[in-house]
Amino acid sequence: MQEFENWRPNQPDNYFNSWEDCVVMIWHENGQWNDVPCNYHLPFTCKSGPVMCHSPPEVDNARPMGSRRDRYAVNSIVRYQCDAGFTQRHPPVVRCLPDGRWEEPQVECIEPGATPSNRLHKRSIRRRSKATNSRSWRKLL
Ligand SMILES: [Ca+2]
Repeated sequence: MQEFENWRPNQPDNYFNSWEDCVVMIWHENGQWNDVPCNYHLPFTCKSGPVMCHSPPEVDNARPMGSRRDRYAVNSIVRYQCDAGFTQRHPPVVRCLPDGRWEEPQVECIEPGATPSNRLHKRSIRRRSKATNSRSWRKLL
């Protein structure tokens, strides 16, 4: 994760009744930051919403329980339910991480009659390569 801070000394201080949720750059002080209330009218404002997760990852033969949402707050938990007839293995929950990604789902929904060892082996290989892909994309971005 990217980490950069340029706060002015003793900032952020949440001075105005704890509602300083916006940031200004103080140009004549080398662009150092101060947290200020969000009702200031200043030019060149950038806005960013809080970090959120999008739709939870797809899991074969399972679906997330509850109503689907576009955005999930950090630390939200989504529980998967295996499709009818499939057997659940491993914990069925994923958590929205602070960087807006979901935990890699551990849950597996085993087909009725499938040989578990064989299938698990195949699945774990595929999952690893997927994870590698998404990591390298993050580097490019
Ligand atoms: Ca302040």
